[in-house]
This record gives sequence, structure tokens and C-alpha cells, in this order.
Amino acid sequence: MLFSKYDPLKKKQLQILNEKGEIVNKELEPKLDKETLVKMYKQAVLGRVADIKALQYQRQGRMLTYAPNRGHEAAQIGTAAAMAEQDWYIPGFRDFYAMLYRGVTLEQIYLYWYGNEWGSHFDEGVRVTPVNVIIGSQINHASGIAYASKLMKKNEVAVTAIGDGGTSHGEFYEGMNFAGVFNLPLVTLVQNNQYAISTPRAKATKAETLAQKAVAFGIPGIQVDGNDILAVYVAMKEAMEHARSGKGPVLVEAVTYRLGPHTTSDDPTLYREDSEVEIWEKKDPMIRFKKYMIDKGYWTEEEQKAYEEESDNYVGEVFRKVEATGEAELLDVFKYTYEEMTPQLIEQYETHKKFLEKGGK
Ligand SMILES: Cc1ncc(C[n+]2csc(CCOP(=O)(O)OP(=O)(O)O)c2C)c(N)n1
Repeated sequence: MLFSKYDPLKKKQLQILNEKGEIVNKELEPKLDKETLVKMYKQAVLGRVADIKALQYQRQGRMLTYAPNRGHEAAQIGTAAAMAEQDWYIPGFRDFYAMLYRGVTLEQIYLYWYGNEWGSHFDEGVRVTPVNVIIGSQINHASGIAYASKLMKKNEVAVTAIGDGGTSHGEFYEGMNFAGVFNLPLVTLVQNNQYAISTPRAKATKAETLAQKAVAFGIPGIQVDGNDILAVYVAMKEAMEHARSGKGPVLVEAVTYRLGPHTTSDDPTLYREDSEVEIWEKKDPMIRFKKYMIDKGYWTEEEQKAYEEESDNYVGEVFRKVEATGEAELLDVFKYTYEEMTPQLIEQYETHKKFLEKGGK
């Protein structure tokens, strides 16, 4: 029902909570209890604090690199909160908040960006795969997981995310098409943050929306206000129900904005105007989410202040722990690429071992 009402070809976009924090679509407001909303909100606040601090650590030369997520809180947490416990999250490189919500620890996420691959070794039972930096590859991994879930009748939905630029890559089309043909339980979130590094969305595709790319796969697609956590949640809930009931995949486009740089190697002032950033700062997903929580009586300014302080201290503590772990072992690169080393990897491992034994670095 939601998908036919919000047809991306008719330029419809789902919004429930507008940028002033007002409910503009009362009948679709999700009936989330206080505990869930507070959990979502606190994860978003902690995530933002940790995101800002990661950028600072990198600038101080203490973190290898980082891909900031500020502005993506609603898109990612709205998605993660709509998932069932048994579902899988297959992330790209800008999915920090969703990973955190799904049980990856802050220490693991920081370790990864610190440059230590042990940060991709998640706890038992955490259904999140390691970060995929190769654009589009996560769609095929997710399709594969969804295929396995279907064959094994496991009732697990595979949820993955990709950027606007990523939807012009071949692997996006291959993975989505495969999932469509085989009616797989896959839900793909497009985080349309307007840029693929310096390439604006309009230069990456002639399609007016990214949600309408669903038409080519014969599956539902919906565009939502990606800064509105309620809209993302509602669309995702429906998408996951659709996928879980055997009707096949869904494509959800969350229209948002990357408020920070692409990564720590990027200078966005070279390709976008400050005035554009200012417009989007006003649409910040956290401003309206906070107002919604306060209006509902679920949160106060005092709690905000205390929780920000608590998060700041916690993040600092976690990072100090990460800094104390030092570097990963070079030989681990060969050992853990596959469950067992292939003959080629064994050869490379032995060569490098000898090299290190002779004092090589
Ligand atoms: C296959 C591949 N080609 C190129 C790159 C280099 N690269 C890293 S991020 C990026 C842009 C991605 O833009 P988008 O998909 O819109 O996601 P965003 O970074 O905005 O979240 C590119 C080209 C890569 N990681 N993988």
C-alpha cells in the first residue's frame, strides 16, 4: 500500500516529521514505545559524538582515516531499528551508526578506522558483515546472503546500504537484478547524500530519483525524507515485511546530505558552497528528532547535556584503549582473508615471514 501511494515515478516522497519537528503525516506516525525511541535517540547521540571525535582524532594524526557519517543518523538508525534480531546488515563504508545499533562495538569500529583489521572481527551472534569499501560489492554479498536465507528457509532479511554514486555501479544492478529474479529477502537502502566525493548526484545519473531504479528490477521502490527518522523507519518496516513474506526485494532511497567531508582526505569547500551546507544544517536529522522526543515527554534538555557528556567520556575512554592496542600483525593479512589459506596465500605468507625474519618492515 505504502509503495503504490508513494510512487517515485510520480515524484512522491514520504515525510512524517518535517524539519521543524512537526508531525505532517499523522496516520503514518509509527507507534513506537518510549523504550525503543529512547534507545534509537541515545544511539544517535552517541553515534554523532563518536563521529565528530573520530574526525578530530584523525586530524590530530591519531587515526588512520575516517569516513564521516554526520547527517546520516536518521537514514541509518531508522533502518537498523526496523530490522528483526535475526536479520543481517551488510554495510558499505558509511554505515557506522547502523553497525553500532546492530551490535558492533565502538571499539571495533574505531579499531578498523585506526587501521587494525581486528576491528572487522565482530562478536559471536552479531549479524553484521565487515565494511565493504569496494563500491557496490555489498549488494552482491547481500543478495548472496538473502539467497542462502531463502534456500535454507531461515526467515532472515539481508539489509544493505549504498551511496547515490554507488547506484551507477555495475554491481548494484547485478545484485539487485539477481535478488529481483529470485524473489530474495533483500532490502537495499540508498543513502542519497547528494555527492559521490566531488561528483554531484545530477552528474552521476539522469534518473530523477534513485528509488525509480527499482522499476528496472520489477520491484517496489520508495523515496523518503532521509533526515526524518520516522519516515525511514516506516518505509523500512514495510520493506522488510515485504521481503520477509517472500515477495522479493525493495529499494528505499533516503534523501539526505553528508554534512562533513567525504573522508578525511577530502576538502568539500572545493566543490560545494557554504550556503548549500547551511541549508542542510537546518534540516539536520538530530534537530527534529530531539524536538520530537522532548515534545513527547521522553527526553529533556538536562538529559541531553548529561548524556552528551557521558558519551564524550565514554568515546574518549574507548579511543584510548584502541590507541593502546598498537598495530595489527602483517602476517594476519594472509591468515584471515579466507577461513583457510589458499596455496597462493601460503606461498605469500611464507615469503613475507622470511622477509620479516630478516628484519624487513
Ligand atoms: C569500485 C570502486 N571504485 C571507486 C572507489 C573509490 N571511491 C570511494 S568512495 C567513492 C564515492 C562514493 O560515493 P557514493 O556511492 O555516493 O557514497 P558516499 O561516499 O557519498 O557515501 C569512490 C568513487 C571505490 N571505493 N570502489
